[in-house]
Amino acid sequence: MLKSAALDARLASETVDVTLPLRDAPAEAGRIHPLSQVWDELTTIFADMGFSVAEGPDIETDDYNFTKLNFPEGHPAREMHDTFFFHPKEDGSRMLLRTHTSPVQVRTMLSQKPPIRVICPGRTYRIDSDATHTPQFHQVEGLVIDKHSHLGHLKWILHEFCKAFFEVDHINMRFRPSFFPFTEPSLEVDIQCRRDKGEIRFGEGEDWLEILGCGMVHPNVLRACGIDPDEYQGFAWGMGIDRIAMLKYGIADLRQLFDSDVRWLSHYGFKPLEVPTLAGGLSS
Ligand code: 2NM
Repeated sequence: MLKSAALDARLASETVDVTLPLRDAPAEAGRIHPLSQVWDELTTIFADMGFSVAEGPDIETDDYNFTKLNFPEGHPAREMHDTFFFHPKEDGSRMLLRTHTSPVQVRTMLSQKPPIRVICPGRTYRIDSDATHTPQFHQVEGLVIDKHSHLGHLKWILHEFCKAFFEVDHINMRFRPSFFPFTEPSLEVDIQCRRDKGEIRFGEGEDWLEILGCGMVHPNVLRACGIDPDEYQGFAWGMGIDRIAMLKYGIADLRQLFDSDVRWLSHYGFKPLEVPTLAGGLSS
């Protein structure tokens, strides 16, 4: 340890110019994948609003992926998701690759007492493969449970999120009635955009683009997760990370995200030191 006189001498003689720019990462340092970048942007925005991040296993039980989320046994709602199932176990139960990140929210409700404010980003899986669907994709879902949480709060959160994420001061949103087994009422949300010569801009124009689904958590889901629906209520939403990454960064084909082409990554990727922050502008 330095004696205080020696420390004073060092403090007097050494200077650090904190106004100098960061040294750039070396060219060979690699790139942050756009999905990782968007994942970090999302968690930064929601963390700033007071949300925690929850994660869970990719391999789930039928109970957590479907039953507790109010998908009745043998109900056609289960076929809304084309599910990868494992072979049934001796007792007849079968594990599966989660089709959404909602089972993480089920686990959160079962293990924590309200008030709850979490987001659940993660990998999800459905049997689906074409230009706009890959069998493995990414979702972020949010959940808020408290005594008086209502759709007004949900609309505010989603509006603030969209402005922050698309880095615009104004954006119109449209809420349309929809159906999900786990929410009642359920809504689909569109954002205002302008489509122009293959380019898309947000927060201006006359067009609409669907970006997420949401609703008030169904009382059957609250009950199945040990929360009394006469005391608590809440809302949830879900959106595709791959899809909003493509929209924001102008990626034409979903499959490019999974090609691992280093030339593509050096064009669309982000520099390792450019960590998204709200103060610094998320993606600049
Ligand atoms: C969506 C749309 C609407 C959702 C519901 C829940 C839970 F666990 F609370 F019931 N988690 N996520 C939800 C609601 C997800 O995705 C389009």
